[in-house]
Amino acid sequence: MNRLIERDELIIKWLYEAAEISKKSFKQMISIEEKTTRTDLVTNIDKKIEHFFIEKINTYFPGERVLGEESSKQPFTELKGIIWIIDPIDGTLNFVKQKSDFAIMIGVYENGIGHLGYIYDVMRDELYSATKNQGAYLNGKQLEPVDDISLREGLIAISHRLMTSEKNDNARKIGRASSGVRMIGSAGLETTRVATGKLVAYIGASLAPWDIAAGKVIAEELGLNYTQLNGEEIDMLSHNKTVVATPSAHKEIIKNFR
Ligand code: 2AM
Ligand code: CA
Repeated sequence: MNRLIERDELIIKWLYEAAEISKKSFKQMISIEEKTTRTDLVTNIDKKIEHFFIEKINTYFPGERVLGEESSKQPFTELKGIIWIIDPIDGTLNFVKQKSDFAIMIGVYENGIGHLGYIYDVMRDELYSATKNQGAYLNGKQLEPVDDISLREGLIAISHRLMTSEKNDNARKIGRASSGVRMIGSAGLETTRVATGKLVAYIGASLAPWDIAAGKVIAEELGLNYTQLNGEEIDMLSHNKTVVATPSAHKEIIKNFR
């Protein structure tokens, strides 16, 4: 990918600016709308942050495509060239109800391959970043590859939607096989917990490309596996049931969902 260092520096600067927009909003009236369901929300702040990034990208990298949660009305049908994949607020329900445990996420992909990934945990001021083949970082300090801990020995995060599903006991079965289930409600932040070895896996119910893009680059730099729940590669053009995990926990989890 061209202009890699420049991209990295600009993205980090923009993320800190976007975080200020999100924090300032706590002192204002936020307008909240339901998208598909009463728990699938969007606020004017999601839209404002996404718009902020799109303006920056159009100015500094004209002609490059942006896939954003709040502005991309048509799904992409192919992944040619450079695509910026943006989730302005991951964990909007947390943002609204808790004012914490949300993240701002950016992935930059070229021909379907992730080159840059960023997850900014705004309220903890923790910026996770990765560049393909150059490692993953937390606030600029390189992260160690994750130990290959088994499902039995580790804690796991599982999506609320899977855990509360009445139809399917698979997710709860995985939970029982682990040392314990923890839930945050932000796919990005759950992925950072796996990236730092606090969790051995995170299972997502139906994640969109913008929920996955940044975390996948970061996770893969640390020796983690990030795939669909049936073990197939992530499809960056649609929604996916996902698992990001240590290699041994990953193997055990996909065995149960094949
Ligand atoms: P979001 O806040 O950016 O939508 C837990 O809900 C995780 O799943 C969050 O990371 C959330 O991201 C994501 N998610 C994706 N689609 C969702 C939906 N339809 N309803 C709730 N959460 C969704
Ligand atoms: Ca979002």
